[in-house]
Amino acid sequence: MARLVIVSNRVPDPAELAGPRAGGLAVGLADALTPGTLWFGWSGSRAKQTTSEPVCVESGGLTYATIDLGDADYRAFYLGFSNGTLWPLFHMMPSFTAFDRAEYAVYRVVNHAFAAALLPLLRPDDLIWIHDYQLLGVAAALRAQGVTNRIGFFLHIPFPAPALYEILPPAAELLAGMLAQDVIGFHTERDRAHFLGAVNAVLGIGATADSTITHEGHVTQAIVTPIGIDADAFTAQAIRASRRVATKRMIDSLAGRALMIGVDRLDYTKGLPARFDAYSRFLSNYPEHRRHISFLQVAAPSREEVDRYRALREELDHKTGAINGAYSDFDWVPLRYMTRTVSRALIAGFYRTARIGLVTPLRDGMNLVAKEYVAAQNPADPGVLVLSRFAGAAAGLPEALLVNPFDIDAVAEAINAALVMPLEERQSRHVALLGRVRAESASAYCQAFTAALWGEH
Ligand code: ADQ
Repeated sequence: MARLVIVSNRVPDPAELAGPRAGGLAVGLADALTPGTLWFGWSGSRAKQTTSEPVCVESGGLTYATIDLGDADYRAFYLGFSNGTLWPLFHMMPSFTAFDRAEYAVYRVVNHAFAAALLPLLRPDDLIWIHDYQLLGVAAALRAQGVTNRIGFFLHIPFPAPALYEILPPAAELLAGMLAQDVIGFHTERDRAHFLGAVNAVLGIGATADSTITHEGHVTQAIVTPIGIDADAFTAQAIRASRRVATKRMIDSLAGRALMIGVDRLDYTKGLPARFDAYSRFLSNYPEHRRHISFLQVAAPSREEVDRYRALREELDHKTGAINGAYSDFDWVPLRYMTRTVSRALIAGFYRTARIGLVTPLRDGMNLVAKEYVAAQNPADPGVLVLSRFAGAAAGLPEALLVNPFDIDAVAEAINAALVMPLEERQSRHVALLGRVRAESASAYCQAFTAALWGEH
């Protein structure tokens, strides 16, 4: 069988993969990480210059091959064009989007450096699977070096509406580069439609009824393969976690109050300021629930070198103070806000305890927290998922309470609806949601994508 080569911006440390903090891409790709697989990308370390010779480590039958990023490349490629331009624009937040021609030039150079470092490791029948917005140009760079292998690409973040995508000065070049791939995968139909619309608007190429595009004689297929989790493993983790001393301490501290939980990276796309405003509106509009609810927001710091992220942190500190100042009592604090990473193993127990999972990103590729919350529930007494319509997860979870996160009053109403929802309705929604989370799983994602990469779609 052909070898699978995974290419992603960050390659996880093999030691972390076995530990309780394992999350992100490694969880979604678990089924694809079979012995023999090669995983290539950035080590997460920085050097004076971007290194060209990958360091290879064997672990658990896999080979991890990594390069280090030079300091200047880290700033221009990673913080700059990837996270200052593509990230906000693809999340359809144009006013947060900056463009700097010099940073884009470095993005191109680093994408070529990834391709050049990977090239000597490739075998003729390898299947290459590239991940995410930092690496839009790697396939074209590999093709320029004569690579004819099947290459697939998966976009973990949304693809913006064509009218927004066109804002990007190198819109045409990036799309043409993406079309060097044989398969391009998205989480939702909406993302695929946006992509096909952009190809049409920017390059003037129409797609066939089965979403294939022919560009300079090369055929690319656009597919929809939503990422998921291993629901049964997560349920088991939640049950184990609920017996831990830390979870018991948390339950004791609630003193019988309902827990509402939010778990996110501290990122402006996750809609935390609006979420805090909605909670404040809820406390104001539904005084009967005051003292009977406790909202725990866990927010893992992220990209702290970027000004906008620092500003977000300050804004949330301020809002937390305002909410707790206005509503706290000497024996009740309405909002518990933690800015640190908590292990998935512990969070699973918190999800299981929580009567409401509040997942309200302004825009999100998928959002795995929504799926984890569903999998963690006790079917006999399940909590309610309040979910943003603009998370990719909403397309596959229609039995959640779907909200527009920009509508503060609507989110406040949904919190109230979740709190007063009768047990039978919670159970029937949960049965349906769990069925969907189990079906749209991590392994279904890997199988569907690799089948398409094999040419079996
Ligand atoms: P992310 O934006 O990182 O990923 P998400 O899918 O919500 O977002 O979370 C990934 C993992 O991180 C989950 O397993 C979650 O439990 C964990 N996590 C998040 N916040 C945490 C915290 N504060 N403490 C501990 N763990 C935390 C990108 C896209 C998403 C897409 C994924 C996968 O932005 O839309 O779902 O890739 O494709």
